[in-house]
Amino acid sequence: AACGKSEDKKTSGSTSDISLGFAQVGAESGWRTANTNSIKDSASEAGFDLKFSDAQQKQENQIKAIRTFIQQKVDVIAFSPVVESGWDTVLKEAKDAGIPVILTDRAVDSKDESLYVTFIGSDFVEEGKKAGQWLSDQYKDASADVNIVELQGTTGSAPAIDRKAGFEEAIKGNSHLKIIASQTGDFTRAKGKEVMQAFLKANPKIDVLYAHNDDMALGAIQAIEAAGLKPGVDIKIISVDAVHDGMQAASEGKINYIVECNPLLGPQLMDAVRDVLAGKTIEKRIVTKEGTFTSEEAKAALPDRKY
Ligand code: GZL
Repeated sequence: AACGKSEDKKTSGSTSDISLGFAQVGAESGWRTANTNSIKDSASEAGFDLKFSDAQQKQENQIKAIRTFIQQKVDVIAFSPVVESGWDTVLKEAKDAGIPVILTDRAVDSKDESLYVTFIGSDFVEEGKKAGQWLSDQYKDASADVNIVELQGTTGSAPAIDRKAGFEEAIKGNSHLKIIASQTGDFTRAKGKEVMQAFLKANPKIDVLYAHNDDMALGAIQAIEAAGLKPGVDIKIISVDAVHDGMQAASEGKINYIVECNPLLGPQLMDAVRDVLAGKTIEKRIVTKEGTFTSEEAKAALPDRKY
């Protein structure tokens, strides 16, 4: 296409010829499904030509997708980096091709902030702190040790690294709160169940499960029930996301506290795409708003939830 293509876009005004390449992590969880739906719905409402790829949680597939978008000369590239590291080379290729990049959901650890225009997503450290703070409050008068097992998200991903750090920060004031086992369940139900089975076999006394997402918590609940224990009673459960099935389990008292992680990033992403192409400056960091739910609050909120 003629050089200065994006300049033409600015003058043409019609959005139908704006092309957006989106490289999604995968389809590993209820959260991811809601996130994908939000991006696809918002792109069609905006009239953008969306080129969408699912990387099945493999970084090499996301890198391949970004290279394809560069060859297709899309106007903007957006993606949710499955892990934090290893992006500088392909992001430099996008920059050299004059294609702006927007990060959504997860961050990269690149030192060169010129490689992306903005990062739209949650503060995962804050999410971990909310989870840890609730637990600290629950056990502030504990006189015996409280054994915690942790199901971490995908190894090397921003949510797994930051939710772990925030949680540890929030519980460090109570010496009785002890993380006795911590392992990745890769954000999936199947892996969450498998790892929780191993935790139950190796640890005679587990008081609390901290799961970095609802899907792993739901898998763990299956393992806990299969072991003849009552989730939410014999083993307290704290989870993150607040997707429908997690909120359902919380309303039944199987999950005691859920920290919301908002997947509906589509509208903010499309606004950022328009602003970038209109030459507007965008803040480097756009933090999504989100809350928390006890079992009772989940029960009350369920009817109004969009996903
Ligand atoms: C968080 C997102 C995480 C969700 C998981 O923003 O990256 O990935 O918490 C999803 O459910 O798999």
